[in-house]
Amino acid sequence: MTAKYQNIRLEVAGSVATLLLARPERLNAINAATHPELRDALDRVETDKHVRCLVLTGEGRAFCSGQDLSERNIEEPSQLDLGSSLEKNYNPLVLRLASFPIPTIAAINGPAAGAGANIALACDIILMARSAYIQQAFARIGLVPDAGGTWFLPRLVGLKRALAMALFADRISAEECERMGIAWKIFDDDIFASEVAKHAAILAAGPTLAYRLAKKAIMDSGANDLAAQLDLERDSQREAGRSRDFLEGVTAFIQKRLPRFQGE
Ligand code: LHQ
Repeated sequence: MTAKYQNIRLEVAGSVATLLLARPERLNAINAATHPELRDALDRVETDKHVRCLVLTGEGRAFCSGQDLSERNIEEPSQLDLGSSLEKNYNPLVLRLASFPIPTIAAINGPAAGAGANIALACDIILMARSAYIQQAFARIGLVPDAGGTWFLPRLVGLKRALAMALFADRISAEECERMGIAWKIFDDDIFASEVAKHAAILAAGPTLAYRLAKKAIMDSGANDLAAQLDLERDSQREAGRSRDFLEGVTAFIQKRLPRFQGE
């Protein structure tokens, strides 16, 4: 299934959905028209019960250059309300990605700047092409990291590195991202697409329900003390233990074969 949009592309092949930001001449900058398309595409993915992994990536040489800077009239800054764009579009997108019910992979194929970098941080797994980089580009244009950057980065890399990334706004190479734990793995450019496909296939064949519970528990951990987190794990395991996939997993283990998870 391939859905038609102006600024993105959605391709569903088997149980993997690939959502591409598709304005390559602007390095996939996100304009106002992109947001409703993203919402629609995520709705489609979420309601298609056959889809068990979402890959977010970019068309052409970039992942995403963030907000489309050519779209705003900044002649009269006092009239500008960038906060409303965040409230209406970016913040719901980040929250939705961070709690998406199936595993998400940000496949960073090239530059990921500004909000483009931080949308990737909201995905579960980050894979990067060796030539790719992320950049908290905001300070270069007199802005503050947004789209979750000030929440994800200190948790991922520590306060001081997050501050340096925000203040210097340098490009951070894929190698650095892997070293700091932002990227799970990096791959040479020529094998990047096939490695992304392999990783997506693994997740799409996994225990989707258990994945969803694990994601929620890990995301919730920041606000919980140990006792509350242990309670959450108890409740999550109770639910996972009643799933068909647990039965299949244990049966496969005993029969010394690979499990065939159905995602429920
Ligand atoms: C672009 C863009 C772009 C338009 C490249 N817009 N055209 C802000 C406000 C409101 C609310 C929500 O939140 C935000 C958050 C943000 O995301 S603010 C941060 C926005 N992003 C940036 O500041 C990054 C801007 N882009 C760049 O710094 C560079 O393009 C990077 C470092 C990404 C890539 O550099 P190069 O590889 O040298 O490519 P380039 O600069 O030559 O770009 C290629 C074309 O894409 C070029 O157009 P042209 O017509 O000259 O070929 C750029 O103007 C265009 N482009 N980013 N965000």
